[in-house]
Amino acid sequence: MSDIAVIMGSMSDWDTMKEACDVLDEFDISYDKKIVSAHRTPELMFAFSKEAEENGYKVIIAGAGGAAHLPGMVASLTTVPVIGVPVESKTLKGMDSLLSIVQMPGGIPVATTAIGKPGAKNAGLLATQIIGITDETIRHKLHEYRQTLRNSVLESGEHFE
Ligand code: RP5
Repeated sequence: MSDIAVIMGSMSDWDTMKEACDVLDEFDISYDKKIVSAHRTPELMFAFSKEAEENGYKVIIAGAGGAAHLPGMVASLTTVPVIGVPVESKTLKGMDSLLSIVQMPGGIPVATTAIGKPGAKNAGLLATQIIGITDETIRHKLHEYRQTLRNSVLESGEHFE
């Protein structure tokens, strides 16, 4: 049983969504990754979402681009928390994806990240933080991660003046 599901609407989203998986690998968090399209495989999306809780997922990371209804539709079918990643689209640079995901009407939340790779990375980190609520080892690693970030800024500033 994996803690997290990372789903995306198309194989073309993988280049972006890999960033989330890289974070989960770094923190040794188990995950499953799947292509689930809201409009091309709606039955699969329905089955995946309805089974998410009994499959033991604690968080679902869902990436999609364009008319990106996948995260919201999945969130409507489960109470497992959903983090939506707006994948950058070619025509509208991901603004379409962002607005499709972020503007959920009150009642069905989707935690929406930034567009593209930074958003996918942060989705991985946010999911890690959620898992860390009940996992001291993960929390410890998160503190170390933040310290590394602090150090990199301080070290880059050392030779600046
Ligand atoms: C969405 O349509 C996917 O999430 C993807 O971002 C976008 C384009 O899909 P492809 O045409 O590349 O399969 O469903």
